[in-house]
Amino acid sequence: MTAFASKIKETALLVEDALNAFLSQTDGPLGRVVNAMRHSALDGGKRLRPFLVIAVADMFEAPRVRSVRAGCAVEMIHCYSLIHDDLPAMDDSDLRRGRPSVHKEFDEATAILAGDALLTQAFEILAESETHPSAEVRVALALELARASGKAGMVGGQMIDIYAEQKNFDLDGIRQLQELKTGALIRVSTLMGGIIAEASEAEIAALTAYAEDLGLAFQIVDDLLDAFGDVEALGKPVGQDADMDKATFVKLLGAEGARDQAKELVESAQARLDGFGQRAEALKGAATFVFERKN
Ligand code: GRG
Repeated sequence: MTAFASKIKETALLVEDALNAFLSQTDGPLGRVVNAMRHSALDGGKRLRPFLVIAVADMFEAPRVRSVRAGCAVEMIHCYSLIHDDLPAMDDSDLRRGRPSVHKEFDEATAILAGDALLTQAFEILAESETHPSAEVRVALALELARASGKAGMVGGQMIDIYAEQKNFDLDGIRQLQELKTGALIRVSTLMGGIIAEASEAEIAALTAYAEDLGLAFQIVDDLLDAFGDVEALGKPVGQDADMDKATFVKLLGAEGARDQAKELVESAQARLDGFGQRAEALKGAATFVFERKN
């Protein structure tokens, strides 16, 4: 295992322990929605977004208990988006992280509610004093996560994406859509790490520039995996973009062009962190990981 692989695994285990505690099982109808939330949030996933929160906070030696909690909040938003994205009304996917998607394992009503409950619990976690002793910091975390997740972020990107299936987006259009749909959560993950650690404005600007390059690289690799990836390794269907004749980076740049662009973005992301010296090794490793990932 590479040094980066063991680092992301170590933080993923911390996040999974915390998620397990946040989503403790109960009986009765409430137990059903909790089980659906657990189906989505436990057992699987790279945990890239919480990794970014934790790795940034670690650079400033902020207490792990705070960054793990904030990381769980971002991961819950991510999981909610995947549950809702898999629903028949959206991508209609039966498979997620190598297992039945939530509406397949449970039913559509339960999947909608499990997504809603993950979304709301994310903000509950951020509002709790264990996340940070300063109420001002907690409000800043909630504000940024709300902005990144809502209509000016992920939800807005998803709405545009649904229409991109019909429209012929150019490269700039695709970039703008992806900055919202996928980029916003990646960007806010590093931002939240910086907020928790009370990093300076200049430090946060460098981290944000890194995350913006990383988010775009992540999406380009996602398009490449959808076009050329392996269902088993990915744990979700492939070829969906081409089936829907969707405008993607691969369609507009070609496979080689898309790969070159992703590599350039990863290198640019890493260069943004040069001012942090050795402290940024984990984040630089995350950029390489995003480029090389197979799922
Ligand atoms: C339904 C509000 C709403 C939003 C959906 C993010 C999203 C918006 C949909 C997911 C569809 C998708 C496959 C987007 C491409 C990028 C992406 C978010 C991939 C999945 O993220 P990973 O690879 O997943 O980090 P794991 O399983 O590792 O957590």
